[in-house]
Amino acid sequence: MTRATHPLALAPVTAPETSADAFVADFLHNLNFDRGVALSASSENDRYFALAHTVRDYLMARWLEDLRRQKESQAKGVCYLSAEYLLGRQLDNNLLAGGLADIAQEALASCGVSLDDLRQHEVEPGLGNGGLGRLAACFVDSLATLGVPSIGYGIRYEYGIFRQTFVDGQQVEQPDSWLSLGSPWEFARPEDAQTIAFGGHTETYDDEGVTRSRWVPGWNVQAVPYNYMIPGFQNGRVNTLRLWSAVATKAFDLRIFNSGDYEEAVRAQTYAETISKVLYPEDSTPQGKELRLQQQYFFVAASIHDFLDSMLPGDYDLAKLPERVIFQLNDTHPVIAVPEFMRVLVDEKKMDWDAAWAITRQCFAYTCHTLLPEALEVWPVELLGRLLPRHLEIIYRINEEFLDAVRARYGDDEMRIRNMSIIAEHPVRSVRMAYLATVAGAKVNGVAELHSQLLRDKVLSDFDDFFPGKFTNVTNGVTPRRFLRLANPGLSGLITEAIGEGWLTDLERLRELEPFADDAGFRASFAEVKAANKRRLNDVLRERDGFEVSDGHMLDVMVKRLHEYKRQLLKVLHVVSTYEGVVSGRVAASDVQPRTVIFGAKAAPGYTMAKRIIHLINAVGSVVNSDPRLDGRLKVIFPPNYNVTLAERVIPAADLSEQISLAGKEASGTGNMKFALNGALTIGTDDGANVEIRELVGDDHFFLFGMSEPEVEALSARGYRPSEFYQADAGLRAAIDLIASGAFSRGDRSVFEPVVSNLLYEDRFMVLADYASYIAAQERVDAAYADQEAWTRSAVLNVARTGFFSSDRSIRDYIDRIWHTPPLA
Ligand code: B1H
Repeated sequence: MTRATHPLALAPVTAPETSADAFVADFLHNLNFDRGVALSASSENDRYFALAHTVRDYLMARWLEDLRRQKESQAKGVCYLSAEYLLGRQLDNNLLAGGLADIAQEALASCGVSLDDLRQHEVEPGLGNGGLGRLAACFVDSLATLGVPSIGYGIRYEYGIFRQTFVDGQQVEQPDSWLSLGSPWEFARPEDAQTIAFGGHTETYDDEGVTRSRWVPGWNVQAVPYNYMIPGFQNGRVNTLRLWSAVATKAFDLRIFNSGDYEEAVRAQTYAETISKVLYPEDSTPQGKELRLQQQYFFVAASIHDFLDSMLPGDYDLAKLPERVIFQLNDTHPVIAVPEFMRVLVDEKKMDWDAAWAITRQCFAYTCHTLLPEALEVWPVELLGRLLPRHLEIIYRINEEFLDAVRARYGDDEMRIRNMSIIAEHPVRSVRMAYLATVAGAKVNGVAELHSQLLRDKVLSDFDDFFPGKFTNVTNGVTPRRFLRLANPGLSGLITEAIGEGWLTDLERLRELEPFADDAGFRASFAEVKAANKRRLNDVLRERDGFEVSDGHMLDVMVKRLHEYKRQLLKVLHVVSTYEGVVSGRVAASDVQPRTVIFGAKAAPGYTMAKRIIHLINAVGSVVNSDPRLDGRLKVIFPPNYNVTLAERVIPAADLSEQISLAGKEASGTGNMKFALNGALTIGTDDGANVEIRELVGDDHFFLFGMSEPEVEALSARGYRPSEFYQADAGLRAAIDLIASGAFSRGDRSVFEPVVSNLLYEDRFMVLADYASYIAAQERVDAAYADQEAWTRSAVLNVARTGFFSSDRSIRDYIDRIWHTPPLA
């Protein structure tokens, strides 16, 4: 192959000149030459694409430079492996990071184009379910901002998280065809495709006197990468997010030719493409579906090979890999990377097993995101062996050697061996992916202090004993660029005016705001920003769904996935009990603190109870909102399709943040951090990162309620009977009876009967046990809100004291505790 070259190509790629005129020229060029339209004939989509391409052009020089630098320096870097990246819209983030926002605004205005209209045009890539996927998106932002050599790997789902609609108050899912008009942010790289094999069998063979194993696969697909720019915040860095898309291989095409069976061949094509077709919409409860395992292996195998092929020099000494790379496993979804890596080293690179294992154990680290037993992923041996026969052999060998070491340490303690085995025997023989990750990982971390402690003490305690020092904590964080600067320009302006700009990359500096909490002028401005954010939300909701948030209402917000452990039902019971108090005449409407309760939540399509709860929230809302006896003082609104874009409008407007999971169930939460940073006060249990939020903001500025985790355990051990709580509390009884009576289902008692009887006779997440404490805490909220000066003071202190929750800090913790990548450039 001749090497393409030209003197001009030796000069670095340069960005267009940074001025509004240059921006206009580039924008028009892209419109004309890329979209093939004149400005006067262009559609909004054309203009949006041309704008996005212009922003890309400004970032391109830095990107190419970073790609070159990361390859040439050979410094240790991070490969973040995640099945989900919940990115949200890209345009504003990239304008901000590139320092282009003002120029773009001015340039477009001079063309008679509104930046605001174009920004609304972007369809957000919803390639994640909830917190776990959004965390990955915050992390790639922080990695770029800190200048850490890194690449994010994942899946380019053709359909992201479903679009939620309500029909008669019930969730109906619509496909999210986010790519139907194309995405201007991606760069397809079919030249860098990898072939990913599946199925077949294994065999042994003689390799110059050594007996080796090899995999003879049955079929394969192509993994085509799409690159996305991840610009650091105004630091000249641009990292890469590489998402894989599945297409049929040439072998498939050849079959078309040879077999003459055209239809069958096309079916095969479709089959291959199914792999990256759709994101599984389960949050927390993975289903053991074959296609899901295909997705997981597909993207991690492609990523590992991509890294080895493209980032290492040809003669690389693989023993040095731990000095070059760490693969961070975002939950168990990418854990099949471990046996794949072993297979590459042992079968393909012909390394001896022990040497390969020594390398592997240093090249992976595992982040666990859950404590719920049903969320710990397991794969039936039958399925794994059919799809990845060689990987199953490798897993067996890893397990055998691990259990030998356990025996050597503890003797033949069969109970312990069974409990620690990577292979579970019941109910069907399966591979426990969290155990595999724990055995292979150099480090294992939880995502908040309490969660990490419970992992060590409960879920993985035998492993903590066996591997001292392996377990650590990295408390989650969120990017202040998206969730403060972009989502809340009013508050950002106020902060910058008070303490300067440094907080954007050093969020602990928000501490400098503390004295302003006692400054009446500052509080007045702060309250005005909150009021303006509510008006802005009102505009969005009116336009989007026809909802109105009433003036002067406290905005009480619960937005997160619908899951029983998160206890949206507890919030519903609070609403119903307030309503019941007024309609029964026990409470005067005029004594009700005016509130608008906003819910946002998607339920996994197969999670029946979660869907019933959504139905109940909508039903309660429609009755409460239209009952004149409440005098408009209580409203419940539930905009459908809560997503990153809506979060960016809702969170800055909120007064009260609902973080009410049963203690010990929410690993961390990250919404809780976003609310506090935007000046909402939290009503919450001692769970996940709430614990750390409360420690930082102080008990006087946080509404704590409910049992602690040890109290939950104790109640469980005594035997929890929810009906006892129902019998003992007249207010609770009245609220539940009202739901049971059919008051929210036009008199039909059967509609919510399953919800009611589940609460009364099972209530796995102890809603009834925490009810009284929750209601009491809500009364404290009402009293506190009545003193607006004091409330605003608390809100300012929440902002000032939660700088710890920047994802920049999380990434620094990963570097210090896990990755040990060299000092930041
Ligand atoms: C979290 C998940 C999750 N934990 C399985 N686990 C999934 C599990 O597709 N699946 O099968 C998808 C997601 N997500 C969340 O992670 C925790 O519940 C939150 O508490 C935490 O804040 C977040 C980020 O660490």
